[in-house]
Amino acid sequence: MVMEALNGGTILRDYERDGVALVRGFLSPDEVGAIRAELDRYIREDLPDKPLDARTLEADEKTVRNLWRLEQHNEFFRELAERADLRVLIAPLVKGEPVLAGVETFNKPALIGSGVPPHQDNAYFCQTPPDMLTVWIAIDAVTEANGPVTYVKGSHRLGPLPTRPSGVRGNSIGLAEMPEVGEGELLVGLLAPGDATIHHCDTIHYSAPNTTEHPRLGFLLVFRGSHTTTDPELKATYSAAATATPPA
Ligand SMILES: O=C(O)CCC(=O)C(=O)O
Repeated sequence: MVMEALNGGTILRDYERDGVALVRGFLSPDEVGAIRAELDRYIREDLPDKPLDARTLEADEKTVRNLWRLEQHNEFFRELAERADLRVLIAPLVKGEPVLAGVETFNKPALIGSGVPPHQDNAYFCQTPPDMLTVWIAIDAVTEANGPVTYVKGSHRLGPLPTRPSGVRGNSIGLAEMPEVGEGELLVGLLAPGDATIHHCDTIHYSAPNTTEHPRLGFLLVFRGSHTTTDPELKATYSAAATATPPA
């Protein structure tokens, strides 16, 4: 990781102000290559023997939409997520000692990659206080055309908004209503491989389907502060939605 070269002060400022920070060159080309190779190997060799909640498939019932719980299923990814330099960067953002909560992918494969409805992650994570975030790392180039993640800047300050089950496999709970937002309030995550965004768990975000011939693989690391706990009310709402469209 080239994280020593990153400006932690700028990242913290952008994250606190906008609920999302854009970080160019978060990983080196070699690191991106190693992650891609291990994901390919894992899908080919290990995934068939993992429980069903280790992945969500696209509508063709065979192409991977998401990998879940990689920190439980794969040592390479667990060790990567637990690196000391990463924890130093994350600690001020989660306002405490970082705890790894998940390692995941959003593969958005070429031509059939499905969309992600507008949502706040804390509708899934259910943590209080909401000191939880996601590092979204581009493994493929993310362009306007292949379904970039779009974030509503400042929406982390709105707190938890009303939700409804979305019926989308892999993203079972969405916003009941998308608030009116101007284009200037959006950050579109157009990324080169190795670039990343870091978003707060109350920041509204979404992505369109991928109808291009270019896959858009995102590799995600999720952290919370060790002081957060599960909010029973948020959890009950989430469980009802996840039961309708398992596994998430
Ligand atoms: O990768 C995507 O399209 C959506 C990602 C997402 O929902 C997230 O990072 O929480």
